[in-house]
Amino acid sequence: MIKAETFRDKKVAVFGLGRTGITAALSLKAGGAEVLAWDDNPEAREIASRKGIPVFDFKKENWRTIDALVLSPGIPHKLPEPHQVIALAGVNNVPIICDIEIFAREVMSRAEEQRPKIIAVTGTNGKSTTTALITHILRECGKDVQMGGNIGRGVLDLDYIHRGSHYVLELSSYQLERTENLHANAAVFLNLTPDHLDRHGDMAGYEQAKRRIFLNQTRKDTVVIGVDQPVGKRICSELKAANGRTIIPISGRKSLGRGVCVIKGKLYCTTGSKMREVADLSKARALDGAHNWQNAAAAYAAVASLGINPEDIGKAILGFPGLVHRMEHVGSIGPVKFVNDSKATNANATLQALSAYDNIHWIVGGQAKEGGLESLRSMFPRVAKAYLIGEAAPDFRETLKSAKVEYKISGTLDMAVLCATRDALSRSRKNPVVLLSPACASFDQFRSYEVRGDKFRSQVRGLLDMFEREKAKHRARAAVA
Ligand code: UMA
Repeated sequence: MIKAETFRDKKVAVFGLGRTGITAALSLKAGGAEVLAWDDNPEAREIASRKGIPVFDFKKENWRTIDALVLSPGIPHKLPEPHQVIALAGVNNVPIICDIEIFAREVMSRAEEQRPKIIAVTGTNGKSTTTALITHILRECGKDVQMGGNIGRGVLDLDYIHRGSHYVLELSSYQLERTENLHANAAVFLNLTPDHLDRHGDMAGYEQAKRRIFLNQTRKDTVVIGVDQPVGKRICSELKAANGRTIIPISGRKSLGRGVCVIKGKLYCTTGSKMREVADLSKARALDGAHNWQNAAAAYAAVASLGINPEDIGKAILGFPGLVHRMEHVGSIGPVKFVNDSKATNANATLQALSAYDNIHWIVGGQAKEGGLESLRSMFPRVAKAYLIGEAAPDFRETLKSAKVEYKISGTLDMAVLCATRDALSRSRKNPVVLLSPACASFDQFRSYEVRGDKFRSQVRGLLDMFEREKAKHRARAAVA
């Protein structure tokens, strides 16, 4: 764990005691701060108390004596409306920060030569895969590397900050909007499509939050930026005009005069007039689909900016094992492939999974996001049949009906898996895929997208085992006969 020593002898309120809050409170306490913690959920308070975190009712506190409020990323501080506790902090001019800001201050408190390298990744989609891929490459290349932020461990739960280490951080707009002092040696901005607009007001607010990933960068630093969309191109031009840091444009689909791109599955790096092939991504273990090509280009560019050998990076990319819940290949029954893409909580993420396969038995639904499935219409010819689950089912049915896509209202995930498996096995189309890619949040039926994906995986594994047992029985019977 990282000790938050920059808050020694300060009084710090920690609001929200989930993954972020618990680690932030423990880190602040270990660093010598006086911590007061709160969560609206009594169970979370109970867990915190058991870990030795002092719990206080914030409404009864004297806020004039508090030096900072550490807010969990999921708790809004402006829109749709601020929580009562945040209003109290506001009235008393208490700065509102997040765990990433505490981490950033810890790093900046060290002499420059003692600081670790920070590689920060943001974007609406692909940031988890890119973060994990960068981590994998660095590890394969023998570097001391840690991964956290919006993925896996909260950032303050990572190992102590030391020279020579590399911190690869996935950063959400929620985290970035409360971060001032982060200085990324390499900042990766993948893409930007509508998401979390309730929290940021509009696309301009969302972009503003995401662009904070570039804060404090100097001429020695690197920006890696996706230019497949107009917004990325515009930001790229604005940054080029702003100061002399190195800017590496990346594309998952078109050739670039300078930068890193993927054309027909081959990853190229262009510097000066030289374009060199770095890897053939069709041979990669877990980078299906054009969106993953952009992720691979981004990871390559970020790692290369740290001076690592291109051949070693190329080799490491091909061995990347992939992420759970993100186009995770769970197994196959005969010709039917089962893919868990539970992390696709919006239509844009689902678009990427749909574009990677044909003949899809698509499990979709949950708590709908604005726009529903409308932006996926061009992908509907790839869908053999859709299986609708959760709250969104009635609305999604209308979209699918109007596009003449075959569908079934399954209601629950279990039912959808059974029906999709039966249909995929009984129809004689080529390379069928049973794909859970919900384009929705999970909260109407599950605690998180992870729980939803775990349930899909365990049900599919159960079916695989059953299928294997049947096959073994069949073989035994055939041997006796
Ligand atoms: N809470 C209150 N009052 C409220 C609202 C929440 O007390 O009004 C409490 C809840 O009872 C709960 C805690 O706040 O105990 C939850 O805080 P949180 O939602 O910030 O969740 P954490 O467990 O701290 O997880 C957060 C990120 N969650 C969000 O941003 C919503 C995790 O990202 C991240 O992995 C984790 O910090 C570690 O850094 C998840 C996510 O969905 C993966 N992120 C969004 C995304 O990727 O789109 C941004």
